[in-house]
Amino acid sequence: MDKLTLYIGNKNYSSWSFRPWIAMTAAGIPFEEVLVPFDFPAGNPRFREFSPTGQVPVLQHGEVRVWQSLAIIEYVAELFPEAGIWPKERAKRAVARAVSMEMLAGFRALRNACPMNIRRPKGKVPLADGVMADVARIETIWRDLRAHSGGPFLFGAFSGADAMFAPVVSRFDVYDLVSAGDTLSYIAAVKAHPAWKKWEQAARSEPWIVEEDEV
Ligand SMILES: N[C@@H](CCC(=O)N[C@@H](CS)C(=O)NCC(=O)O)C(=O)O
Repeated sequence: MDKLTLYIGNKNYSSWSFRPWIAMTAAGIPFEEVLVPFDFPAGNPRFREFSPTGQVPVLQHGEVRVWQSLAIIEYVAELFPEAGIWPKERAKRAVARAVSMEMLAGFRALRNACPMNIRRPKGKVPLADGVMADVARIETIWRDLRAHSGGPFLFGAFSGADAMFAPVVSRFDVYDLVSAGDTLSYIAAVKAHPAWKKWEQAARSEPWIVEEDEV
């Protein structure tokens, strides 16, 4: 099989890069990582060399190029069906995709107010309208799924849906947005995952500062 190359941005800030990276790493899928930092205010012109949208993440697999975080997760889930990226049961897979799509398409108030910034010291910020409604909807998703699966992750074992929400786990934690015990227990479970720890450690040692993401 051709090797898989995942192009990503800064680990401290690039929430969309984090999603396929943690899905693939948690599933034990071998890939080469190419990190191209956004050390320019508006992305990085070099992204155009490998990305049709000028954005990261992008997965290159031989002649096949896949962009969009969720499309990358879907592609590797098809390439490695035994890796268990999605739940085995069709009904659960459908729900996992539905909540992943909610993440991909929504929660803009939260994303705008609280950019992912893994190494940020924990502390609250003034919140725009809509942020707590996003937080409440995400907590409901997590609560319902974990009540059904028994946890520790959304569908029991770590899945593509947990990967799609991984940057939100960081935001809830870093911006001190939640206090419910079950939410905190999900955050603790995700943060204890070896793939999370690997990304976090690398994020903390990066030199780049993106001022607009320092809230
Ligand atoms: N919907 C896309 C979003 C990709 C995205 O916004 N990537 C950001 C980094 S997290 C980026 O490349 N920003 C640079 C730019 O827009 O110039 C996905 O899911 O992959």
